[in-house]
Amino acid sequence: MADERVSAVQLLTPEGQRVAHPEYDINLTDAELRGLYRDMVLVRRIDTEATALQRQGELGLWAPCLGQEAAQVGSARAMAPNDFAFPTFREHGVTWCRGVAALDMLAILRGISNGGWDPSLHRCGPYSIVIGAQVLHGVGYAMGVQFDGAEDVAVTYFGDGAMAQGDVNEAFVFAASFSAPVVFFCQNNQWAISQPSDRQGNIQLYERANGFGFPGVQVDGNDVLAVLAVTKVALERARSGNGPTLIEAYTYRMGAHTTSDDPTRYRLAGELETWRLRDPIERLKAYLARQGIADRSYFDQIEQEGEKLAEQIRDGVRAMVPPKPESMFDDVYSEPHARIDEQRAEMLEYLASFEDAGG
Ligand SMILES: Cc1ncc(C[n+]2csc(CCOP(=O)(O)OP(=O)(O)O)c2C)c(N)n1
Ligand SMILES: [Mg+2]
Repeated sequence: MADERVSAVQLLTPEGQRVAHPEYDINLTDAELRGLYRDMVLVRRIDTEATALQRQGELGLWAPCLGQEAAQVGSARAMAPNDFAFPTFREHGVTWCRGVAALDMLAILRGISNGGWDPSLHRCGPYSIVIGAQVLHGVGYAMGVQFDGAEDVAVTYFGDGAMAQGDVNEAFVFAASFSAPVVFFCQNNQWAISQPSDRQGNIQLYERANGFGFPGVQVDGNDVLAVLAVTKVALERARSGNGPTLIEAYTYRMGAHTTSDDPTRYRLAGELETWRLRDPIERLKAYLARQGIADRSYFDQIEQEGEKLAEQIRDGVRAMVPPKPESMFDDVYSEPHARIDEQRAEMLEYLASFEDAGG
């Protein structure tokens, strides 16, 4: 890669050439390779559609994963069905791979659902907006797995900015102390809103794992094959009782931080152009085409599937029925609670005052 600070594991060059690595390899069937391509294209289509819907006023906010599809799909496809993912608000590729419906991802950002999906059904936690909180949840879950004597692994997702958060570092200490079956998956997308990741000090993020006493590895986060290979090794390590691994997926946030952000205020256009040449989807497409694993008609077919999915998302979002405002009080406590009852009644009275004014 162009940045000399980087020593990332790579199995596919930006031009789509397959390269060997002394420690990591992956052997996939043609159908599996096509599947990774399909995942990434559909995730990007969901992401661009959701971004457009926010612009049309249909969503309150959206955090695009544009450019991070390989990091998310590669790591999530490495997981076993019973493993458990703990995502941030940007992990639409992870939730997609865990079988979450696109509309459930959008429902949260339309403000009509508190969580979006059933975490135990999908083995995937809700989107965490509190930076780093889900990393503690993941380690706690992994310690629970250990107590149960099960073989599942927790994969916690977080960003380069979150690496500086207390919660994340505390989670590292607990995971190391208990040799918890967890994979720490850090997407270094170069930015924490407007703060560049190189402001974080003089060593690369994956090297911090040494200080906690577990291995750290840096992978080309725009190379879906390398991400899959590296995550599989980390999962196996955790599953066989050897504790956590920190994976730093070196990638790039090609879009804005969220739809509320304007990145042209703090970064140069040339940077985006450089990363466009490392696009995760284009490099796999080039490899599939060169190897004769997929052809034009396959790529067209996936594009059409994406258009159909986008149409379903548009129609589905507009048809969503908002819940009754008072339902926000329903799950605060598992049992009736006098203070909550009081607040519910107060809000209903307030809402009713508008009806009177209108009538
Ligand atoms: C505890 C906490 N502090 C601050 C914020 C505000 N905030 C939202 S996203 C973000 C930056 C996150 O950067 P990074 O971890 O690199 O993830 P990325 O957004 O790049 O995916 C911050 C500071 C928050 N949501 N939670
Ligand atoms: Mg970041």
